[in-house]
Parts: sequence; C-alpha cells; structure tokens
Amino acid sequence: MKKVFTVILFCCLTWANAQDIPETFRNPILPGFNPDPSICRVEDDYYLVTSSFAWYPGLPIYHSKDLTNWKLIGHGIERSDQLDMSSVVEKNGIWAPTIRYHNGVFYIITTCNTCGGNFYITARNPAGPWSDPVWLENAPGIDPSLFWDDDGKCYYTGNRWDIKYSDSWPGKCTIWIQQINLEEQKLVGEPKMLIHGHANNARYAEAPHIYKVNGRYLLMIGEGGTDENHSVTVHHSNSIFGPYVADQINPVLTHRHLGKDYPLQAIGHADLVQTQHGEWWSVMLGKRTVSNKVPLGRETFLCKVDFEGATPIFNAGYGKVLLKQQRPNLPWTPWDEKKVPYYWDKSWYAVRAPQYPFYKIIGNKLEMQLMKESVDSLSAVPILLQRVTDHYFQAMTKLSMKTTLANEHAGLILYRTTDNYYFLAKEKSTIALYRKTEGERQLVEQVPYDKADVYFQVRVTGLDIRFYFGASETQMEPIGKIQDLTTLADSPINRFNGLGVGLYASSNNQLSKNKVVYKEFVYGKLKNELKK
Ligand code: 6LW
Repeated sequence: MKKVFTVILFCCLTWANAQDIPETFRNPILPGFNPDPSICRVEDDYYLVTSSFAWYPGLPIYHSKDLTNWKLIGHGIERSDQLDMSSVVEKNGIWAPTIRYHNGVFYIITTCNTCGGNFYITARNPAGPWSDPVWLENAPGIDPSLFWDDDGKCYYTGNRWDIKYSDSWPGKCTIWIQQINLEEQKLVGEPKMLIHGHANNARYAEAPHIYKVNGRYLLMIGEGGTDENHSVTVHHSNSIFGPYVADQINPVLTHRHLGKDYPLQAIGHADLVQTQHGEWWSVMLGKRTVSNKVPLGRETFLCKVDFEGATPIFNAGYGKVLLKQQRPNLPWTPWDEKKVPYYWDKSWYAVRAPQYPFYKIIGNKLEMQLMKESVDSLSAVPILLQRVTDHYFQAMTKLSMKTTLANEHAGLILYRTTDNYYFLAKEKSTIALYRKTEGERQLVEQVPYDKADVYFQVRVTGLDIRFYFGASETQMEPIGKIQDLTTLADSPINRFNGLGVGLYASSNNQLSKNKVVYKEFVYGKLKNELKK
C-alpha cells in the first residue's frame, strides 16, 4: 500500500513539475549591460562572459544548464591589482572577451582598451579564482579569440585597424591570425591577414571566432560596427591559415534590413555553441529600443542555428532574433531567485577598480565610507551599481547619514558615465536632485530635510524618470519634474556601456570619516503607471 502511494505521489509531482516547465524562452537571455557575449560548453554546463568596460569587478561569468536560465557565478577581474583601470573612461576598459575551455583549463582572452591591450587569464574553476593577466606582445587590435586545432596547436585571431591601405574605404579593418604558445605565453610564428569582411566595402570586421565544423574551418565575424548596420558573416576554408571564402548567403544574421523602427536593433557579434545533444545555438548582442532610443545598452540574446552543409542558418524560417521562441532541448534548470529586499551579493559594481575597500556589509546593512573621490572624477568612484535590466523599473533604498558639512552627500544614483547621470542626494540639511548631461551638472531641485533617515526611490517608465523621497515608505513625495532618460541613453559618444542604478557617497575632495548606512535596496520591474 505504502509503495502504491509513493508511486502515485511521484507521478503527481512529476506531472506538476512538467506543468511548470516552459516550452519557450524569452530574449534577451541576459538583459541590461551585457555586450559582446562569448560562450563555451563543458559537458552539460554552459559558461558565458560579457564585456564590462570600466565596471569593477570586470568580466562577469554566467553559468547555465539550459542556455536560458543564467546565474552570475564570478568575475574574471576581481582583484584591483589585476588591472590598472584608473582614468579609464566608460567606453574603454574591458572589451569583447572570448571564453574557451581546453584540457581542464578555462581561458578568457580579451582587450583592456586604453589600459594595456590584449591579455588572457586562466582558471580551473570558472567561478574563480582567475589568474593575473598574461599580456600579449605584438598583438595590436581588439576582439581576440582562441581556437585549438585537432593537433593541439592553439591560434589567436583578432581584429586590426592599424593597417594602412592604399585602396582604403571607410571602416576597413582586418581579421588576422597567429599561432599562440600558451606554455611560453606568447604569440609565435608569423601573423597572417585573413579577410576584411564579406564585401569589398565591408566595414568594421571584428569579433572573429574560428570553429571546425565537419572538418572545415568556419570563420565567423561581426561586421558593420556595433550600431544599426551590425551583422554576422561567415567564411570557409580547408586550411587554418586560409584562404577563407565568404559564404554566398552573407550576412548570415543581421537586423539592418528591418528598418530603424524595428524594436530590436544592432544584432551582431556572435559566438556559437553545440549542445551535448548536437543542437547548435548562438549568442549575440543586440539593442532593445524605446521610441528609437537605447536606454539599457547592448544585451545578450540567444538564437537557434542549423547547419545546412557548412552554412549556419540562424533561426531557420524566421531569419532574425526572436523575443520568444522554442527553448533548447536541455533540462530546464532555473536558479534561485534573488532574495529581496536585502541582496548585497556579487552583482554590485564599482566604476574603475577601487584600490581600497570602501564598503562593508553588516548583517542586512551596507555601510559605505564617504570617500574624497567624487563621481565627477576619473578615479575609482565610491559607487555601487546594479545593472538596470528593465525598461519599466523602480529602485528604492533607505539610508541613514548625518553631516554638518556641505561637501558631504550620499544617495541614489542612476548612472551611465561620469558625464551622464542623475543623483538624488541627502545633504547637510537638504535633499537635492542633480542631473549631469554630457559633462554639464545642474541642480534640478533642492528641498529642506533634517532627519538622518530617508527613503529614496527612482521610477523609470520607458523614457520617463521620476525621483521620490520620504521619511517613510508611505510618505514618499516627488522631487523635480519628470526627467528624460534620453540623456542617459545611447548617443554617438556614449554607446558602448550600459545603465546602472545604485548607491553613491562622497565627501567631494576632502577627507572624511563619515559613513552612510544603506538599510535596504530593492529593485523591481514596474508596469507603466506613471502619468505625465
Ligand atoms: C567590441 C566590438 C564591438 O570590441 O564593440 O559590437 C566593441 N562589437 O567587437 C566594444 O564592445
């Protein structure tokens, strides 16, 4: 009897679980600031890394078992002495990493743009610790990748734009290859130029990755630049050093033919992975738009790939990246949700690598030292950011700070760069909202306030931002008029990194022993409920 009951219970549970397992997944798989994705598989586990620019820790590493549920497990750059990012502006720093696994070792190869060039790091456990950088000499350009051939030799591919051409056209770049000796930690042999792209006016050939599929070499690259003309093209060869012949159906993936009003733009910069069951999938970057603006930056998307002969077909029957589609044939493996409201976890980022600890977590509270560095300087800023992952969201914090000094302030920041942010500040005897747009800082509104404790809130609905403050959660009142998120969205000079929301405290160029205590921080999706 007991056995029968157990069998019935097991069947019921299995049936109930089967009901919960979705057949589809939603893109982006990694929303918010997650550009230039690269992916690798080790048996049944998938690892993905994205660019981090000036955010620290750098090189976020995500883990998944089903390609759709991802968990942040660590960072490739998490010790301030691994890299010197002082003075690095937000569009520079860590660009376009590639993650690969070979013989028990994980490799991430990437560029620190304006802060050292091309380097790789290694780890036995993808969650870390990762090695110090191995800097590569005579490796100009960006977007490095690694490929191991069947004979065990490893090759470096990358992009170069330092080549001078007599027959040049705008945006002409080169993809090049060279053998790399990982024991001697250097490039060996001669570099060889491979292609400039698939057409005789192809622009910005970048993001190369080589794969061996059915015995032939497949070179997949990004073309067109990371904006509306972005694309993925493929090139084939029987030999690692080429010649590589452009596939007739290039570009194999782009959204540039869908027009500027299509809500998913700039699809390109892709990497491929084959599942343990033989399916092929690809990750790539793209930009979701709100009224033709890009508030969140470049995000990571997933797309099915089928090989027809040597040619990868992206989302056969659709030919574009979809916001919802059939999920991979892999066991559905969701991770635990973040614990709200108190999550002081790995997903907080400073800007540029702070050389000293400036905050500590005490129980449910986060205590931040008021540092003399300010958000307006190009130093390591006393700021802690979360990625903004939604076009409709709110973030709220409760903080406690007393000061008698006019130079001290702490609060809630909505941050894109040193030159573009909104800051809701608690000051000596006021609450103030500041806006900085393209380097110009303005006081939006300032109101008297003399308590130590205050709640701060920001609500974003599409391109509208509204800030609130109050002595309690039930007494919140708006400060300033509705603000425009366009000032923090992509622009010609500000289009590489993404949007963060979080905490910031400073004593503005003077030494201080004062501290601010953040008692909670809550981030959540929001429905469109803001009325103009
Ligand atoms: C990256 C390049 C690109 O190095 O943008 O979209 C650059 N592609 O491949 C910075 O993310």
